[in-house]
Amino acid sequence: MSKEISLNTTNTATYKRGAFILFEGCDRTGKSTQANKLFEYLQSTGHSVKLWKFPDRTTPIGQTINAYLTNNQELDDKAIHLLFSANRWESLPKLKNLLLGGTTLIVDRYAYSGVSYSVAKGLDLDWCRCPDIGLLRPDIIIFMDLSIEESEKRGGFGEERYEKKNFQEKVCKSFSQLKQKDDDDSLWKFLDAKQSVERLHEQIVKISLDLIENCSQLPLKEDLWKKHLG
Ligand code: DGP
Repeated sequence: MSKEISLNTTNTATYKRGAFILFEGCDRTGKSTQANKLFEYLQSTGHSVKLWKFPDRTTPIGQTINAYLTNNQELDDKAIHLLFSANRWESLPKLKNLLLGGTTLIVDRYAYSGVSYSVAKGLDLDWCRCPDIGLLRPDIIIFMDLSIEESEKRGGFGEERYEKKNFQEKVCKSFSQLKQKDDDDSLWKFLDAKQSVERLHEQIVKISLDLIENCSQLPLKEDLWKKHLG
């Protein structure tokens, strides 16, 4: 894999890493639309970029998750929580290599969804965070903020397990609980997802270009939620 090389002020070669841009939010808030648009924009302007979606339903673990989400398989709440987490861990080596090789990653859902959906079922937040501790930490979380009423207007929820109004309300609450506990305000970027697709896209492009520039010299952060360990 080719690495982007630049010279710093002392003329020694340094490697530029890619940025880890995460999209989070409840169902039907426009995450995938914006993630795709950002991917297309960055690719068309010559950036090395990759779009990654969790859960990754292509792996054997992902196929079990898919069977669960489509109501074809029942699983204990804690067991499925651990499988979602395992699905992220199995991608870690690939994601890490891409970032270190200078590729920016646009990730659609991650451990924050993992915790929020399980907390919405009644599981304990600190327990839910444990299996994801030590994963890569994103450089930014673009949170698509939309009321459940607005997301419902977007054609209603579908057939999958979690696509129900009262459950989505709980997921929204869990996300804010998680953000409050995270005590890292600079990480979260809440965007009003009621705005037009194009206005949101413009804001996201600006945020992303600044981030790509600013984090290129920083080390990768393989310490997700480590500081919350007691
Ligand atoms: P999506 O393909 O982004 O619509 O995600 C499918 C569904 O799975 C959606 O309702 C959100 C849920 N989901 C995504 N990641 C996780 C996770 O890590 N844990 C749980 N419990 N649910 C998740």
